[in-house]
This record gives sequence, structure tokens and C-alpha cells, in this order.
Amino acid sequence: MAEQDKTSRRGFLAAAAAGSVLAASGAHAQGAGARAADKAITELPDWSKYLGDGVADRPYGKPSKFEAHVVRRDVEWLTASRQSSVNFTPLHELDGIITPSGLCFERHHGGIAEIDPRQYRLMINGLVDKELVFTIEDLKRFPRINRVHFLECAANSGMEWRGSQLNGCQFTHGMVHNVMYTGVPLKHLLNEAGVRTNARWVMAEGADSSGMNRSIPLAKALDDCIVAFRMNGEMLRPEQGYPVRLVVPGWEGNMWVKWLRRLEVTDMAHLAREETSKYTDLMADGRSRRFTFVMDCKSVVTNPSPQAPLLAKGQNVLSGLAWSGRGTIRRVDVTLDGGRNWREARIDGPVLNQSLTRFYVDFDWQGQEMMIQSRAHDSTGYVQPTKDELRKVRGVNNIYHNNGIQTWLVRSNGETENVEIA
Ligand SMILES: Nc1nc2c(c(=O)[nH]1)N[C@H]1C(S)=C(S)[C@@H](COP(=O)(O)O)O[C@H]1N2
Ligand SMILES: [Mo]
Repeated sequence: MAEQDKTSRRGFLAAAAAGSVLAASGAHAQGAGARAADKAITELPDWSKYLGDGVADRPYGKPSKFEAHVVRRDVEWLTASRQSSVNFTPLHELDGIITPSGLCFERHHGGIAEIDPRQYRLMINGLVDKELVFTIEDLKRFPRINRVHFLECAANSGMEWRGSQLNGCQFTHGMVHNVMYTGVPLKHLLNEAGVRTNARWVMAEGADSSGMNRSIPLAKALDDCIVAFRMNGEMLRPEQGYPVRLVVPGWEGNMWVKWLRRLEVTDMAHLAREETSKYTDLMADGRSRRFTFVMDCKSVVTNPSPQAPLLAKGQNVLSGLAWSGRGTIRRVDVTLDGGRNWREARIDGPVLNQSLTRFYVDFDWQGQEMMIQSRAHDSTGYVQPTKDELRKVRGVNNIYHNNGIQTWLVRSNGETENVEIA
């Protein structure tokens, strides 16, 4: 945590040194006097004088070197090993609704499996009329679909149950990503195998060294699950399960088995480690709730946020993300004064089912302290709860499924912190 504290403070001070913090009085450009002294205007820069790299130099494109700070980050003390660990999507550096493939957070239980696609096989066995084995090429001959969906780890915001501990929306909310998947509806493969009448569940198993597995109710498997091989048009990244992962729209990320090697159709849940010991919700009364599959409606303001302070007075843009595992986002409310006044945010871009949705509030800032929150409503009428409302039911010993309202304190110098309103 000390590390990211330093990072955000360093970023802020660097911006202050560059003279941009609180310098401008609006979103509009400097006056004529400032312009005359600005070498960026009066002198021809190198990039206008010399030829640039040719086309052959970058066969696979990368972001500008000036964007090198836009990376997934981890929190070292959170996990004991690098292979069973997690890093976080830099939400505060992104816009729109699609997460660039190279910035999708990663969560692995046994490191990244490196699978040769020619050796890859997917088996369907169990309560089926015929057991089947598919290669990648077999999968590509089934009718395929394209869907944009968020994947959120159930442990996202898990450190927030006991109060604010991580200073950055990358760290509090960055276990979510949103990409376009291309793949075969799981129902086509199950129909091909012929599901027996006593079947109720499908156990999905990964080919990584953790062999991670989860039980999916058959109804969900036949409804909207996808056996996906592409993300954002290209083949899945190794981190995201190359060459094949299961997409389980709206449901907790743990069920989206990566490096998918086997689907066993069963009459009862497998009661695997990840659905008994892990990914269960320890309630206030000490009992444990299992099978909390759906990720409830949630939102977060990505800018400003602790790693993305406000830099100028005057016209500003607040930006954020909202999503619901139960449908689409219908509305997002934003408060700048800790919940006394709420205004409706402006949603812009596609509003898709079980997908991240982008919202904005265009506002004027005169250096007043602000307590910023967002509150999302989904298409079922559900409204995102406060953290205290959740704690009343779930206590504070839980880790998973925290979809509570997040608060950022913006100080008069623009610095922003993760806080809670008592
Ligand atoms: N085979 C396998 N699948 C897996 C995991 C894993 O470790 N092994 N991690 C799960 C967890 S806990 C989550 S949150 C998501 C993370 O997906 P991502 O790495 O694409 O973000 O993958 C899930 N699928
Ligand atoms: Mo997860």
C-alpha cells in the first residue's frame, strides 16, 4: 500500500511542478501572454523535423511510450505467491466501455498456462449421450456469436468490508474488465453431446496447474454461456485463458474457467474448493452462504479518484463505470457533497446487457472539498446499496460480493482519497 500511496503522490507532485495544478481557471486554453512564452508553440519539435519509424518497425502495435504508466498493478502484501495472485485494471486511466486486452486484470491460481493450440482439446463427458472431444478448429465450425460482457471477480472491493484500506480505484475496483468475446454458445456443444434428462449441472475444469473447476447450473449453461476463443477480435490472451475460456455473463469471475479443458455434465454440484471454502459469503451470524453467482449492480467514479486527482479549477469532467449482472444500467446518480444532493449522470456510449456502462457528470469546481459517490440503478429496479446497508446483513468478516457505494474525498488542492462517510 505504501507503494501506491507514493505513486499517486508522486504523480500529483509532478503535475504540480509542471504548473498545471490549479493553474488554469477553466477548461479553456492559456491567454496570449502565456502563449508567446510557450516553446511548445514557438519552436518546431523534433517530431516535425525528422522522419518517423516505418511500417515494418511495429508489426504488433503498442501504446505510446508516454503511456508507460498505464499498466496493471498488483499489491504485493495481498497474496503470498506470484502464481496464485491478482493484479488490477487501471480503471482511472481508461474511458469508454472496452478494456484494452493488455490491461485486463489477471487472477490466476496456478500461474498462466501456456497451451499449444494444436495440442488443445475440450472434452464433454458425464451425463451425455455421447462423450465428445473438440479441437479449436472443431469449435470454429460451430455457429458463433459476439458479446460484450464484464467479468468481475467476486473479491473485487473485498478489502472495503472493514473500511477503506487501498487508495486507488485501480485497487478497490480494478478486478473487473469488459471485452467483446467471440465464441460458440455452450448450448450448441451440449446439444451435440445430448444432455441426459437427470442432468442439472455442468462442471467446468481448467487445464492450468491449479485445475480450477466450478459447477455451473445446467439452466445457465443452456441459457447464455459462451465457449469463447477470441477477445476484442483477436485470440484470447494467454492471461485470459488462451485458447479457450468459459464466459458466464453477469456471474462471478471465478466461474469463467480459463484454459477450459473439460465440461462434465452431472446431476449435482461438484462442491469444488472454489465453491465451498472460497467464494462463499460469511454472513453476520457466522453462517456461510454459498452459490452467490450473480454480481449485483455496482458503480464507481473512476475520475477523480485517488490516483487521478483534480488538476484544475473550473470546468471538469467526472467519469465512472456502472454494471449489473442482472441486466442493463438504467440510471446512475452522482453526489459531490456526500449524499446531500444527487444529480443524474449522463450515460454515454453503448448500454449493453451485463456490460460496463460509462457515465459522466460535467461540473464546475472552485476548490471546494467534495465527497463524491455514485449510485447505479439496473433494469430490474435494483438500486446499489451503501456499504453500511450491506454490513447490516453480511457483517464485516466477508470478503466477496461487496457492491457498496464508494466515497472519494477530494481535497481543496485536488488530491483525492478513499474514505467512508460515518
Ligand atoms: N483455469 C482457471 N480459471 C480461472 C482462474 C484460474 O486460476 N484458473 N481464476 C478465476 C478467477 S478467481 C477469476 S476472478 C477469473 C479472472 O479472469 P481474468 O484473469 O481474465 O481477469 O478467472 C477465473 N478462471
Ligand atoms: Mo476471482
